[in-house]
Amino acid sequence: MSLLPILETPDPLLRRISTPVEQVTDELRALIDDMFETMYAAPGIGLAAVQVGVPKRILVIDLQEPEEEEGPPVRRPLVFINPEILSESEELQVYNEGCLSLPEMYAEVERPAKVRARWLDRDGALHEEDLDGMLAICLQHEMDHLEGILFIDHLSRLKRDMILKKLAKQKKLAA
Ligand code: GNR
Ligand code: NI
Repeated sequence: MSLLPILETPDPLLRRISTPVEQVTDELRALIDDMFETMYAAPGIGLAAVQVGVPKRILVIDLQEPEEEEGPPVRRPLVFINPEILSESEELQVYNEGCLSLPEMYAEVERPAKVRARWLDRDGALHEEDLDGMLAICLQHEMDHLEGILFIDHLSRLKRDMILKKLAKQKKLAA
């Protein structure tokens, strides 16, 4: 297993459209393991393969929500290969989103509250389920990455430019 570097805006690879996975191989499963390791270390609740420089339609998600008030979060690793949204609710939900490719930037994004999705898991088995809550938010955020879309693209130009300016300033300070 290895930690992979996470690409950050304005890396042009983040704007690439990811290509479908033709066959779920051991090589892909090794990439998926590295994606989980990278996501947990970040820490984050989701990661698209393109964020680690591999423009294939692969996502990993683990909401890491605590089961009870006490104790460590229970790990529920989910793998989505070639995910598709079959339908979405008219009802929307707003969440203050962040992204590992735009570190420390947050903004409220409105998305369908519920989606019906279809995907392959790490064994190549087909799933079709209705998803809501944080899982629906995270899946839609990750699926945007597959199209080269970032959460800031859902904002007004003013808000997007404010975030990009802040990021550039942050990078300059770090350099
Ligand atoms: O870790 C993450 N948190 C998050 C919070 C709200 C909405 C979406 C996300 S996904 C993000 C990790 C990431 O950038 N995935 O692409
Ligand atoms: Ni993201």
